[in-house]
Amino acid sequence: MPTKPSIETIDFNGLEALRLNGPNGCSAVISKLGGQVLSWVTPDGRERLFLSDWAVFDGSVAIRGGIPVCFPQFSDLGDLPKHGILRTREWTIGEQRCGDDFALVTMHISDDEDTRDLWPFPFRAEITLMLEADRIDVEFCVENTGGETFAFTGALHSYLRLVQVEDAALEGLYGCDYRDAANDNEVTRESGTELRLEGETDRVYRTVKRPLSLQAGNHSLTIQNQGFPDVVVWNPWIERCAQLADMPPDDWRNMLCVEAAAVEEAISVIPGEEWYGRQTLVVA
Ligand code: TA6
Repeated sequence: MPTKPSIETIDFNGLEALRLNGPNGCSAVISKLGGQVLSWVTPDGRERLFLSDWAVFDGSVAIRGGIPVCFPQFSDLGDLPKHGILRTREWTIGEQRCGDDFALVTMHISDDEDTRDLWPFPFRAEITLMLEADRIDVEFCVENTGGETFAFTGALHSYLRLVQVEDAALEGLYGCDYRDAANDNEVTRESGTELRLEGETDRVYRTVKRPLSLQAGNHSLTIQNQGFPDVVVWNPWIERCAQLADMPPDDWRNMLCVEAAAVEEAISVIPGEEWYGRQTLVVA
């Protein structure tokens, strides 16, 4: 008898989190800290998201791994803390719903005095995580609850788990221009049908319209982004990984960030309006 999808509250390394148990033994975990997805296990028992063994879970820094939510600033492209203000804040649990073949939760967060000290705009942000047998769907919604238009950059900064990044090939970026943050921000047009990593990689691919396909060893993943115009591909490789206090020196090999992002042009949201963006990861 297949078990029915369910949702339970769990302690995850000292964090309050929800575990979604989906059809055919798949599962996912999302923590209140950061509204961050931290685990996704597919029916074959494989963990699909990278989470550093040295990740810090006390909120003093962002959790290294899973799917951090970057908002309202991507990276250090402005005066705010790197990747914005939501990664180290506590989110609130919203809806929890299960059907025969899915489990879904939402978490939300709004501005408060602390966020307005850093970024003056009233907002409400929501993450929806939906788990099905072969996929997760992560939707980010931001509502302008104030009286002035604001503009933001951001990302769903997904850390995908790999056995060996050198074996990975990412398809779907051919013909897109990218800004290479690991190479003086030079802008280049992608000329390869598949991207294979051979060193530190930190690229913002602009206006990517096609779904991406990641082939890695004997497994493959389709990555579909909606709403977010750009795709960021990041791997710190050996030297930069060694500089990261919350990542074991060899772990660069076991991860690749393929992010749904809005970086090159800020997105404006007028008062009372909402903006949605989504990343869907599907196992093939
Ligand atoms: O998305 C790529 C990036 O902006 C890289 O430049 C790299 O620094 C990474 O994010 C991780 O940032 P973090 O603040 O989590 O160390």
